[in-house]
Amino acid sequence: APAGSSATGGLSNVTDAAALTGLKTLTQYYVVTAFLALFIGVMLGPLQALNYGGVNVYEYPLLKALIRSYYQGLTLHGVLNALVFTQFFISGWLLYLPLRELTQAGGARPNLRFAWFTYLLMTAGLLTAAVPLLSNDATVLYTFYPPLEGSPVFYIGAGVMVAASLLVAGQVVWTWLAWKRAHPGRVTPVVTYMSVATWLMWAVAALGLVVEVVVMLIPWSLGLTRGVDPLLARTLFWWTGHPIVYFWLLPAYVSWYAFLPRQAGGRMASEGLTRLSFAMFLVFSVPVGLHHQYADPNVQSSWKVIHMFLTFLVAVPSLLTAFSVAASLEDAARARGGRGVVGWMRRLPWGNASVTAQVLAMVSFIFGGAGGIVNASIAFAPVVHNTAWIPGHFHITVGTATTLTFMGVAFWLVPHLTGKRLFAPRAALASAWLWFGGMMLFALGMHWQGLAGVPRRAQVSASAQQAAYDAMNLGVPRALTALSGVILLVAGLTFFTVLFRTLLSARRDNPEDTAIPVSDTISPAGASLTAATPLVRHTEPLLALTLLALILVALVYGPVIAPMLANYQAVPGQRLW
Ligand code: HAS
Ligand code: HEM
Ligand code: CU
Repeated sequence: APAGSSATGGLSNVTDAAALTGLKTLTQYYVVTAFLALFIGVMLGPLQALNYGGVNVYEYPLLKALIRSYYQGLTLHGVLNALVFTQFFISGWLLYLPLRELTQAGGARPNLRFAWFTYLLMTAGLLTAAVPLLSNDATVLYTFYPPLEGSPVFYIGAGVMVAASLLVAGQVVWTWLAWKRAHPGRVTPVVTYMSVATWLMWAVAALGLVVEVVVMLIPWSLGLTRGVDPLLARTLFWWTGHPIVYFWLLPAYVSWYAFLPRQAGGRMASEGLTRLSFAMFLVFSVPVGLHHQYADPNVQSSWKVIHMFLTFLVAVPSLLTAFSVAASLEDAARARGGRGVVGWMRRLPWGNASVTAQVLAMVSFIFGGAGGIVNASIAFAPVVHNTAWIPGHFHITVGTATTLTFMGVAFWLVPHLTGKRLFAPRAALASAWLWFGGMMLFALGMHWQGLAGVPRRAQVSASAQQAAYDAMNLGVPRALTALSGVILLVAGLTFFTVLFRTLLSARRDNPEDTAIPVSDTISPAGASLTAATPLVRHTEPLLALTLLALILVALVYGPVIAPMLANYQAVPGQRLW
């Protein structure tokens, strides 16, 4: 039976049950904060899509009263969607799941005070950073590359947010280690395994950004140093900036591996393979950042090529995932009477909004992933770098694979956390299709414009640019992009109506509406390490794998960063807005 389906989550121990109820409330705070950020972020997106359709709405007085410029809007859009929404959702999701699983397995209990402290710290960081963002004092885009110089308040707020996420990581790892001590020789339960691996990866990944913000950007924006070295700052940024995309992706994979199969009526394919894929992400996610810097001068080409090959390597666990989750969906569809080589797909529960959203998110990721391989190829990169192709790529990765999965998860998670029933399931289903359709059109329009040479981060619809943009004769992709913005606006409004009406409805506490869909496994790992397969045994020591990741990062970043330190260029800041 799915654990967690009764009020006590199947626990006999009253204290544990109370701790889990408290944890549910906290998780609700994380999730709701996340979606509030996404709501504002998503409302700005269609304006940008109109820009890439040649329609300039930024001169309308009403809009001018709210945002000062295209770039202030774009900064808010990138920060709220890609940084705030993701981080809050993931901190709730990957805190709740492992702590719940470990508490139910016995021998570990969440420290709720610490967990609340972390949430409040993260929210304080967010509110701090929001002040300069809203007052147009930090219009530096979500990558905040120097020498663009924002208010120090922005860097401090962002730094506090990241620090808070590391505390979540610490709490999960700590609780896992306590559980390990209480159960020597036991295999870590699989959802906890995936969560701990993700958090440890994030801890290694975050080092670059922490150093950039604490050592370089904060002192500089406070006027304590003369300038900063843009190349070194970018290198530290992408140390974190590439793996952050796996910090956004892996929580979606947790759902695809562990919950979606049961929701669809099937089973996880192989626990060993699931672990292997997460172990590979832990080791190979970070040492690849130079694939964002192929165009940067003063970095040796040989290191760029090494990072390229490592990028291809880190695509392997995603390919493993593609086959695993396809197998579990096929298992589900055949159990429901599906037949044929591809005909089985029709038997997936397409009437279920949560399943449909996630399967569509996966489909978008086939294209998003393929585009990523193109970006990473040093021979193709100059064609697509800094063009509209790139936003095309990442709206079907973070904007759909991640976001649509989290939306689909919210369709069962919010009822699970609140005891409320999903409002208007058919509208929820419609929002998933609209989001998917809108984003696929958006991606088509933007990839196409990018290949034609339209730059990203450009107000191409502004009067000064308009003539050159018109002369490119891109009527079709421009129309597709503008149309996609309208579809996405409808998708977003539908989704948020469902979400907010669900949250505002009365509690029903019907356990059948609110169970966690934990999947069975076709080939499980078993409980005992000594009886487990070599694959399970070798992927279990996550701390040793983290050490391996650190060594690899030192090897491929040391020789890149050392010359930058030796030849530090202090460049003064600029405000271009
Ligand atoms: Fe990327 C730029 C390369 C994955 C996000 N990426 C970005 C930026 C973002 C982003 C936000 O090498 C812009 C940064 C900026 O502002 O400058 N990316 C890759 C590669 C991968 C990749 C090689 N990206 C992601 C993910 C993201 C993300 C994931 C967010 C969540 N990306 C790049 C590069 C750049 C870049 C360059 C810099 C470009 C430039 O020039 O500036 C790989 O990890 C992708 C591997 C994925 C696959 C796909 C596996 C498919 C699966 C689905 C299976 C579906 C099924 C459905 C089974 C190989 C798992 C079955 C369906 C039924 C109906 C049954
Ligand atoms: C940038 C549209 C949702 C993350 C952009 C751009 C457009 C756009 C046109 C490119 C702007 C430029 O390069 O000048 C939309 C629309 C959305 C949407 C229509 C849906 C309503 C999302 C979501 C996410 C996201 C859900 C992430 C969770 C980003 C990021 C940027 C961006 C990180 C880059 C900002 C930068 O270059 O600094 N969006 N977006 N967007 N979007 Fe979206
Ligand atoms: Cu990357």
